[in-house]
Amino acid sequence: MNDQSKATGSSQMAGSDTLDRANGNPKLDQLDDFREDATGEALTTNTGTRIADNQNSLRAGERGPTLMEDFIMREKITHFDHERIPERVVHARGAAAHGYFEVTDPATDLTCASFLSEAGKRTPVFVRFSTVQGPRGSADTVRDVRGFAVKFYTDEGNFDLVGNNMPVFFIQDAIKFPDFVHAVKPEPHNEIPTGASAHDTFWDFVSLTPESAHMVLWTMSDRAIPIAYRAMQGFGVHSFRLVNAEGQSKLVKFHWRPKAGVCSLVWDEAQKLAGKDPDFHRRGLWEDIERGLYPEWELGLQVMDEEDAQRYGFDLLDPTKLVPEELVPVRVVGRMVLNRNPDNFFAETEQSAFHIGHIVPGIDFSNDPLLQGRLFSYTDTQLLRLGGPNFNEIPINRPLCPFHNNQRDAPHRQQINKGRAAYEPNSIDGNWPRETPPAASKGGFSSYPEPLSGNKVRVRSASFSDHFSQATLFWRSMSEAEQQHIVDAYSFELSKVERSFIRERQVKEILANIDPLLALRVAENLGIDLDSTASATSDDSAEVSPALSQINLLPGDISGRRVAIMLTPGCKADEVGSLIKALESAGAVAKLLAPSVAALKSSDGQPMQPDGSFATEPSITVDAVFVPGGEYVLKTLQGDGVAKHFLMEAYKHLKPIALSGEAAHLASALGLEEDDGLVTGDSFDPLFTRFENALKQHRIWEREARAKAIPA
Ligand code: HDE
Repeated sequence: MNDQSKATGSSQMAGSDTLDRANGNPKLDQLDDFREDATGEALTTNTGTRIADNQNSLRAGERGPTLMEDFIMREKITHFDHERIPERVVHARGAAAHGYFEVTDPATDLTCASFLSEAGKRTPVFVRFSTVQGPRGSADTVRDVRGFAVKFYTDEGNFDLVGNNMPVFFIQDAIKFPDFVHAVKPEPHNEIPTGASAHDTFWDFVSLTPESAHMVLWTMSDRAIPIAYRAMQGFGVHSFRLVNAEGQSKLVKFHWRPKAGVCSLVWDEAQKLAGKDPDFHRRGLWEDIERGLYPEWELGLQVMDEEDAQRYGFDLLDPTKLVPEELVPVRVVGRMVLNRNPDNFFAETEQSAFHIGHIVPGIDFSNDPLLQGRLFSYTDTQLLRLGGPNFNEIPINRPLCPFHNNQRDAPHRQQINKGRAAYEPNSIDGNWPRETPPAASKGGFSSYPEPLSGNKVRVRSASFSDHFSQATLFWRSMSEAEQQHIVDAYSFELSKVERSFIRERQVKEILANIDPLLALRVAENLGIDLDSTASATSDDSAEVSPALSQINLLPGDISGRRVAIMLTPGCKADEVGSLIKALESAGAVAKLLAPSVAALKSSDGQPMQPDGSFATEPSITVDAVFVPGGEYVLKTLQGDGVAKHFLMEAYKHLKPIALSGEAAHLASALGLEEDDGLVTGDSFDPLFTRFENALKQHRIWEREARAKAIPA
C-alpha cells in the first residue's frame, strides 16, 4: 500500500465502528501490515524494558531540569544521533526493488554458472538504480548517468552485476576515477551545483581528457534524462569472461533490455520535475510495483572470442568502447522482473553493498584496467560506509545459499560462531569447512588460467588511443531530434561554464573531432568563432548503428504509460468509463485529475473522485492527456490558468493530447495546432485509436520546432 492509499484508508476509517474507542486508533485487525513485528506488543527500550511514558523526559519537578538518570531518553536520542551512515561517495541517490531473474535460454555452452543453467530457473534479485553526481537528497531527474546494480542471490553465492544505463565510461584507467569524480561533483569552495555537470570543473576535466569524449556525448544525449527506471537499458560496461564446464572462456558484454522500451524526458520537463517532484523516478518505480505493473528486462549477452579482442578496430578491454549490436548481436538468455518494494529504505536500499568482485563459478574478469581498479574499490568503500568487514552479514547483503568460513569477530558481528577451530587445516572439527575442488557442477571457484606475461609498466596500450571514432558513430546514429537535443545539451551546459577557454577547448578540441557540424552548431550557440571548420560538413558515408537510437527502441505498446484524464463538472461519465477501461486493458495507468481533489458531478449526476488536481499532478508527471467532452468543459478549463498551463505544457513537451467532443475547441482557444498527436473527435473509438497510436510513438517529434514558441 503506498502512502497515498494508506492515508485514504485511515481517513475512511475515521468515525466508523472500526475505531478502537478507547484511543481513537483503528482496531488491530484493521491495520496494514507494516508493523507486524510490533503490532500488539509493548514499547520497550533496546534491552526490553517496557516503557510507561514516551511523552515526557524525567524531570526534577514539573518545571525543573531534565535528569541524567533518564536512561530511556538518553538511549533513544543516542540512537537517533547515530542514525545516518556516510552516503555513497558516488551513486548516493538511489532507489531499489526486489524481484527475480528467470532463465529463458540456458547458457550452458558459455558458462557453468548454475543461475544460467536451466530454462525456467529463478534466482531472487535486488536491484538498485541511482544517479552519480548528487547527494542522497538530490533530485531524480537531473542530467546524469544512471547506476543499474543487480544483486543475484544465486544458489552458488551472490553475483553482483554493477552496471550503468550507458554502455561506456568516462575514463579508461581506474587511477583517474578520483580525478573524474572530483571534477564532476559540486565544486569544493561552495558545494554548487547539486546534481549537475554544468559547471567549470567538469568541463575543464573532460575537455582535457579526450578519452571521455564518447561517454560525455552519451550524457549529453536523451539517455541521461530517462523517463523512468523501467525505461532504461542497462550495461555491464566492461568485457567480462564466461567460462563453461569444459574450462573454455569467452569475453562477454552484459545487456539489460527494458520491456517498456527506452524513453526519455525532454529537458524542460526534467528540470521542472527536479523541483516539482524530485522523487519522480523512485515514486514511479514504487507505484508501478504496488500497482502490479512490474518493470521487466531481458538479459542479453554479446559473446566474443578472446582472439578477436582487437579485431573490431578497438580493444575489447577499453571501457570507453561499445560493441555495436550490428557487429555482434545480443543473445537473450533470461528475463528479470521487479515485483516487490523494499520494506525499509535504510535497511535494504541504503545498506545494500554491491561489489563487482562478487562473482560465482562460471563468471570471471577481463583485464579491463577500469574493472581491475573497481575490484579494489567496492569492498574498501563498504568498510567505511557500513562500519567494518561484517557488511555481508547485513540481511540485504547476505547470500541465500549457505556460507561458512573461518572469518571471525570485528564490529557488529551477527553470527554467533560455535566451536573452537576457527582455522584451516584443523583436526579438532574434522577440518570443516573444507575446500571444494573445481568441477563441472557445484565446484569451487577457480580463476580462468589466462596466460600472462609482460614487463611491469605504467602505460596505456596503443590499442586504447582512438577516442573519437565511436563518439562519431553514436552521433551519426542519432535521429534528427536526438541530434538537436545533444546540441541543446552541450550549449546549455557550456553556457553555464564561466571560463571561455574551457568552452572553446571543448568545442574546438573535442566536438570538432567528433563531428564538424556538431561543433559548428554548438559553437554558434556559444558565439565561438570556428572559422577553419565553418564550411565543414559531416561525413554522410560514416557508419551508423541503428541500435543506438532510442527511436528504434520503442516498445510498440502503451503499457505502463500514465494518462491524465482532465475531469470537469458535467463531463461525460460513459466516456470516462470507456477511457479508463481501454487504458487499463492496454496496461496503461489512468490518472483522474480535476481543478481540485474535491469530488465533482459527472453528466449522470454521480460523484466522480479525482486522484489529484492539475496543480498537484502537473502535466510533467504524465505521458499523455485526454480531455473528455462535457457541458462545462470549455468554461471550466478556459477559466482556469493552471488547467490551461497543464495543456499547453503537455503540448510543448510533445505529448499526445486527445480533446473529445466540446473540448476540441480548446485547441484553437489555446493556439495549439492539430497534428498526429493532437487529436480531436466526437466518437470515442476512433478517437482513442488515434490517441493510442500517438502514444505508442511516445512523443510527437514533428511538433518540436513549432512547440518552441510556447512559453516554458
Ligand atoms: Fe562505481 N563505485 N566505480 N562504477 N558504481 C561505487 O561503491 C568505482 C564504475 C557503479 O547502487 C562505489 O558502494 C571506481 C563503472 C554503480 O550501491 C565505489 C570506478 C560503473 C554504483 C565505486 C567506478 C560503475 C557504483 C560508491 C572506476 C558502471 C552504485 C559506493 C574504476 C559499469 C552501486 C559504493 C549501488 C558505486 C567505485 C566506475 C557503476 C566508490 C573506483 C565503470 C551502479 O566503490
